[in-house]
Amino acid sequence: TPSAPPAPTHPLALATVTAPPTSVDGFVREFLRELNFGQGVSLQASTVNDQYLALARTVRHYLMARWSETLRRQRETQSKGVAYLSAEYLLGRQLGNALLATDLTEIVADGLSQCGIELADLRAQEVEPGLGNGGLGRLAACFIDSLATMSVPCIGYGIRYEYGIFRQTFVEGRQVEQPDSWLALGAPWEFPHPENARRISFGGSVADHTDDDGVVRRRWTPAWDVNALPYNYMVPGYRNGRVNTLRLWRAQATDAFDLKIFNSGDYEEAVRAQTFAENISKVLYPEDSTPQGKELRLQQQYFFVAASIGDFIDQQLPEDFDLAQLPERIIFQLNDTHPVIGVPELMRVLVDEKRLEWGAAWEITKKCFAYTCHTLLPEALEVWSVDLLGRLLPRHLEIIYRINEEFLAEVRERFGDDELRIRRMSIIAEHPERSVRMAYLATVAGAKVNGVAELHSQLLRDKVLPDFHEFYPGKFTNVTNGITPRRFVRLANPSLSELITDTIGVGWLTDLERLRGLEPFAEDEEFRARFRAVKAGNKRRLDAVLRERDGVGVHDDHLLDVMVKRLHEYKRQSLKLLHIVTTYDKIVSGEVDVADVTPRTVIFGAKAAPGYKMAKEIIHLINAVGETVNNDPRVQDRLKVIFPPNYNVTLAEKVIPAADLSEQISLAGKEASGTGNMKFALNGALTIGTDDGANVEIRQLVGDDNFFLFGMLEPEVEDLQTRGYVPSSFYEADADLRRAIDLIASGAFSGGDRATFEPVVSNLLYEDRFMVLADYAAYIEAQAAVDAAYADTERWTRAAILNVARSGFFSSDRSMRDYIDRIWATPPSF
Ligand code: GPU
Repeated sequence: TPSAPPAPTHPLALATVTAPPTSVDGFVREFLRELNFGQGVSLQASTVNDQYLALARTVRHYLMARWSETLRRQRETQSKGVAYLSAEYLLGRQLGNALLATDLTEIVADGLSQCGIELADLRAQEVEPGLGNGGLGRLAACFIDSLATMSVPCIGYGIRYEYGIFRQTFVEGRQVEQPDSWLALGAPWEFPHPENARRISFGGSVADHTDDDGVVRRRWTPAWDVNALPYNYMVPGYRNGRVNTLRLWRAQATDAFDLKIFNSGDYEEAVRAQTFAENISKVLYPEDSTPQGKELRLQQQYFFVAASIGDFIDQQLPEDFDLAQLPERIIFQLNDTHPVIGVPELMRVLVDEKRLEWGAAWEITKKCFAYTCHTLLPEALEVWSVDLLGRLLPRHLEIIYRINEEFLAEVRERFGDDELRIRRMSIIAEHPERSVRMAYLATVAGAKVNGVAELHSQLLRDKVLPDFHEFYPGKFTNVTNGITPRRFVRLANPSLSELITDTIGVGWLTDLERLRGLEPFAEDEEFRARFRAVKAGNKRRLDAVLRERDGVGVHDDHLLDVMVKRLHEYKRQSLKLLHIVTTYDKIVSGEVDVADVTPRTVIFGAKAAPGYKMAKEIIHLINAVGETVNNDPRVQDRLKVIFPPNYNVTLAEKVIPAADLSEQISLAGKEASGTGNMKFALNGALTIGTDDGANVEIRQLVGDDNFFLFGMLEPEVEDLQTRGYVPSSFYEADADLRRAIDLIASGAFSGGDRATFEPVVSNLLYEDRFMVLADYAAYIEAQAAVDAAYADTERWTRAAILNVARSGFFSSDRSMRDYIDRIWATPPSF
């Protein structure tokens, strides 16, 4: 028998992890050590990438002691925490945030400069991990930042995609996608833990089996499996000594695959099998709000959720943990329906592996999950065909059937044999094919169901899940989204942050309602001048970024009008485009004197899902209109349209602080919340927006005078839909609209070719699902009000200041407090 290893005796071995000294010398020593011994280069021979990697690792060292202390205390206290399950985390660059959290920015900048290095150059070297599509993925990143800052125990679980969201390029104005190889130059922020790998099984069959305790149970015999390797990332709280964990899973072939290489002699087949396994975490699906129902996608979902639940139970809980207590220890928050397969997975683990009674397991499961819905679009509600689910996860399908049976029995008990109701509420849809409605499964299993803004939660209750609301009235709640002020104010807008701190002192960054203290300064002329100087500086900074990035600039005397978000018909980029075309038309037709046009630069940023044809046509049209308008001498540079490709978190951090006007113009009732809208308001842009999503709450808070509201309200939209919407009637009735559409149709933006934009034009005229034409007149009128307001500089500045002062509510710290109070019951820990 092997003897026990000796206990440590060396004094250094007895100590816990220690951080390097917080001084310029301490930093430089650590940095050079990383450069020399980590990267294996001298300072003199090092490249910018060497320096960036060494710096990232050095900054990690400063966080390490806090991380290991957080983990140690969590193991000790076992206090209740959140497991955030999300298929997407749109993190943005890490370096700046880590420096901010540790308060090392100045020391590092100083130390690096003494090494002949500019910190800014190293920050620019970082490739952001784009492991998400848009709002949903960025929200997850904001939430884990806030939880760490509020000292709430949280593990974020997700997928380590080898390729994140595609890099967008334009070729002759059309979107062309390039792979995002974000790992190519090194991944200094991640910690692989292959020793915690988990085996995840798929396929096969289920049969009765008599276990060693004499009980007959269902037994799943899978057909194949893959390994899930965890990679940990630090999630530092803002200067509070806490570092939470984000754990992302990577798929790897199991030994079974390797063995094939040996045994079969069929080398090519063996390698093909490996590729098959590794494909599971190869690439982020670039569809946003439109599930594609592809098998690989379901594999991804089950892969990360099964790995995460298994990891939590086996690795995070003490060995003797009583699973009946699980709801007192963890809440699994489902970020939309992507992780909902976790519900039958937890049941499978509890019943099949841990041998709990079904009823006891269901009592636990019902308390361990909560579900956030992020949409209202019916086509965005995920369903999986029973055929596919049964092939890939046969045991899970059985479990879903049983959950549904028992649920429908409860419905019958309450409402009698109301077959229409039963059919409406069944987790299993029968048409057009038998399939599992994942949102219904989440609603039945979740302790709580929440929407992401007041209006959205109300519509969710009344329009999307009314039967469920009637059945479970207490289950539904709202948590309005939020954004982290650390990244989107402090890091993105350092000069505004400095002005705020100068004016109301420190503390606002973790207590954003304190921005209210700025309100009186809206009346202070000197403050307004400083506020304008901040905006002007941000415009110059953006100008420099865009010149370097794309070779285009922004005039600092222009109103900067920004629409950045995914390209989606419901968001109505085409409405913004019609405004541009109308302005252009009025200039070139001589209807208005160009000297009377408020100088504007419109910035678009938008990726289209690669398979979304109409969205790609609209991108092409934006680029074509920009090309024409920007080069027409009659415009005299008073209207500019720029569309930098590859809008991402990094670019958002430069664009948003420079904006004057924020475009939030979705058709009322279609945007669940929006979060870009909050970022703009907090950076002193005024919103032109519909009564949709969180716009409603922004307007209520900042006041009608400081917000340009336009367009139909949700009930009016509903009403027009029922009466029958005929877009061409709006075209016929409005001469300006007719001219704008005719101009596009005439080929004015496509070298005279009428065919190029015919699909966009006829879609607007004959379909227009999102009622662009119906809101056109109101939008043009609201834009005229914008021009008038912008002409009064002092008034505009007052309104911009009040937007900042009154938007503290939109901190994701507040969202997290609401989740804790209404859903999680996870108090701050230490
Ligand atoms: N959202 Br569903 C996404 O970004 N992707 C999705 O697949 C779905 C929703 C967005 C909503 O469109 C947006 O309104 C919301 O602010 C955001 O999620 C976060 O809740």
